[in-house]
Amino acid sequence: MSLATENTAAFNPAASVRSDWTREEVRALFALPFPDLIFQAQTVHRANFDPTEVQISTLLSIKTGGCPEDCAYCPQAARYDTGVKAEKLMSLDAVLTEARAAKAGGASRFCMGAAWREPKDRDLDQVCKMVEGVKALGMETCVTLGMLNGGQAARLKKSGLDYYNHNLDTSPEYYGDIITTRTYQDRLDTLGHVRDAGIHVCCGGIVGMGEGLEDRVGMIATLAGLPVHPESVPINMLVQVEGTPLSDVQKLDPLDFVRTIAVARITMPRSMVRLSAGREDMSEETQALCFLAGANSIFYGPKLLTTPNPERDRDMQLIDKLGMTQMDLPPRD
Ligand code: SAM
Ligand code: DTB
Ligand code: SF4
Repeated sequence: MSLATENTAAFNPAASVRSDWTREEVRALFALPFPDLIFQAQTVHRANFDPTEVQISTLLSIKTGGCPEDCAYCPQAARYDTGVKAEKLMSLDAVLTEARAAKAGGASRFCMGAAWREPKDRDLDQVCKMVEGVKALGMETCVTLGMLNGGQAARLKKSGLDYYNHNLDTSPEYYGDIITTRTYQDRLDTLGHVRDAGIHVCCGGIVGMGEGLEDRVGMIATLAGLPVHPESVPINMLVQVEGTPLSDVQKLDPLDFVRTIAVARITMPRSMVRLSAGREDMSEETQALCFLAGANSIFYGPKLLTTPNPERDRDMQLIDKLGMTQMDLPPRD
């Protein structure tokens, strides 16, 4: 019997959502021959989603730079000389102007990011007003503001927030090589507060940070081991920014990025898997493979937070060329 037959015989795409994935199982998925991995990912994707649909969100950095944390990948950390200027929190009006433009551009969700370790209460009041304003435009809302306590998560929920983005970034083992100013457990605690407040969780990580295969296994196993899977799982390819400690790290083979997407899709079958940062330097072919591997959302618009993303026209042409269409709203809502 060929390997392919063995692998597919044991595989049940209709299996229920599981939070008991072992590292061995996740490792075995990464080790599958590429055609078998993509076949499984496609099958799971088609059992849960329309594979021709892609959800699009637009990002805005509402508070840029000057961050006290030491995340080795991040152009916004004050301690690295990256040329990103520290700015104050944007005004409500300016944010709503950007949100209107994002809506006119076709985005269904507006994601606001702040370069904070955690929000101060005064700043959170302001962000809650932004969430209310963006919701009133008829868009879904997402914010990423750093660590939260339970009270802060409850306040955001009250303002109507739909999603909170907080990434695990990598495996528990590699984490200490990337960030020392907060722990993995701090991140899990924040995710717990967001979940308890009834806000949808957006949580994923970054690959191409010099991690090993076992770290990609550990990251996906941790995400898929959460008691409730994140509704949205962003998989970022590191954007290498001059001045950060990771600016010269060895680039990851794009096929290993595709594999990470596929394993996320298989282990978290009902989650939206987002092909996130790194598309600016990705070929159309790699992006197409990511969609085949089960990615069904992207960030849309010429800027991520501080770094470039493909121009809108280019993305629309690609979506069109692939015969795909934009998902109006994610199916769970
Ligand atoms: N300060 C908040 C925090 O860290 O939670 C929110 C903003 S932070 C920029 C959001 C996420 O962006 C990070 O967790 C990281 O996963 C991602 N990110 C930052 N810089 C990146 C880079 N150069 N390449 C890829 N992803 C990056
Ligand atoms: C996520 O996982 N990726 C986005 C969003 N969540 C906030 C951010 C990517 C940032 C890339 C580097 C930059 O533009 O500063
Ligand atoms: Fe600060 Fe967030 Fe960047 Fe880390 S990822 S340095 S917390 S802005």
